[in-house]
Amino acid sequence: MSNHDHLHQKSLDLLAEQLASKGKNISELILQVSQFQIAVPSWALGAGGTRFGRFSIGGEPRNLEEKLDDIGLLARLTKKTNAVSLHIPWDIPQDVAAIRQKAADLDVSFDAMNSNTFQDYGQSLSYKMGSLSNADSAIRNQAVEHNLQVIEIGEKLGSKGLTVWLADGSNFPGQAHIRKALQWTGESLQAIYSGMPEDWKLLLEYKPYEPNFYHTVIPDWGTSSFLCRQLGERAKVLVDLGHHLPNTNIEQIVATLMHQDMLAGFHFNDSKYGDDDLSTGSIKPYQLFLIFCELIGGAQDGAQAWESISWMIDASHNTKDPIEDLIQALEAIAQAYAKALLVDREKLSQCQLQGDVVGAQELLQEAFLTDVRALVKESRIQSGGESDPLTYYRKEKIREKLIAQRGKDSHASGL
Ligand SMILES: [Mn+2]
Repeated sequence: MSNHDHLHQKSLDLLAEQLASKGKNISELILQVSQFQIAVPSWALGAGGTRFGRFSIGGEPRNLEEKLDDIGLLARLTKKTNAVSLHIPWDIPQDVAAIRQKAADLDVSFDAMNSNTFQDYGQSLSYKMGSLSNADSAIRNQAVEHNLQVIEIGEKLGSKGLTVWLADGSNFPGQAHIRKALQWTGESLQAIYSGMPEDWKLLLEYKPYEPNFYHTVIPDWGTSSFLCRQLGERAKVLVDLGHHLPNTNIEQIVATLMHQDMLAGFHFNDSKYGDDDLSTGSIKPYQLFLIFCELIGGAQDGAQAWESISWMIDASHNTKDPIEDLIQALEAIAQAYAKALLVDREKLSQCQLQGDVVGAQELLQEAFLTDVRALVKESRIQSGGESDPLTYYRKEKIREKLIAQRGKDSHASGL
C-alpha cells in the first residue's frame, strides 16, 4: 500500500467512525454517491468564448466521434458521468448505427437533446427577431420544424428528452408585442410537444436576460411552469443555476417546483454576476449544498421522485482545459450531494417544529463542514475509476496527446 493509499484509508476510517456515531452508514453513502450520475453536454468539451473572442486550448474534439471519446475518458476516470447531451445542428450523426455503437463501447448513453434557434446556421429564415415567438408565422414554423428534427435524431440515438432554451425576447421597448410573443411561444411549444414520443419529456429552460436585454419571453420559473402546464404532464421546468438574477434563492425555487412535481432537471454551473457559466462549486458551494438539501428532502418526502430529475453540467469558459474543468465540476457536485445526504432530516424537522433556529443552522453547518472527500474518492475507486482523476490526467499528459492527435488549432463545434 502506498503512502497515498494509506492516508486515504485512514481518512476514510475516521470519517466512517464520525458518521457511525451519528447513525450514518458510510457504505450506504458510498453507494448513493456512486449511483449519482451527471450528463455532460457536447459543448463543454471545447474552449468556450465570450462576446470578445475565444482562445483555443488545442486538441479540442473536431467531430461527434471525438466528443464521445472525451466523454468516455471522463466517464472512465471519474465514474460520475455516463451520458452526453447533444446539440443540433452541430452534432448531427452521419452514421447513426456507428455512433450508437461507439457510445455503447464507451458506456455512454444519450441524455436530453438540445435544439438551437438562438443563432443562424444557414437555415432559410433568420432568427434575428426570435424563433418560437417570432411575429412571422413562417419563422415560427421553421423553428418548430427544427425542434421536430432534433427529436427525430434523438429518437434514433435512444435519447428520451428535448431541452428547449429560447433566446427569444427584445432589446428595446416596443420592439416586441410581449403578450403575443408569449402566446406564439405557447403555440409553437404545443406543436413541438405533440411531436414528441410518448416516453419523452420536454425540459423548458428559463433565463432572465441575455442575449436580449429588455425582455425575455421565458424569463423565470413561473413563466416556464405555466407554459409547461399548458403543454401536458411530460413538460417540466429546467433550472440552470446561472439563469437567475443575483441573490435569487434558488433552493426555494427547487423546493417550490418539486412541491408541484414540476422540476425537469438541472443545469449545473456557478455564477458571480450573471450567466457566468463558471465551474460548479467554484463560487458558491454552500448554495449548491442547500440546493441538494432541498432535492433530497423533496425526494424523501415523496414530493417528486429522484429518478424523474435529469442532471447535467452546463458550463463554458475560455481559460481552463475543459476536461480538467469537468473533472472539478463532477467532484464538486458529488461533494455537495454527499454533504446533503449527511443532514439529519429528522432532527431538522424537530428544530423546525420547536422553532429552534440555532439548532437548525447547526445541523446544516455540521453536514456542510464535514470533509467528505475520502467518501467521494472511495466511491470512485469502488466503481473502478481513478482515485485522483486530475492528477492522472496531468501525469498521463492527456491534453498533450490530444493536441498531437487533433492539432493545436482544432476547434470544437457547438457554440
Ligand atoms: Mn443551460
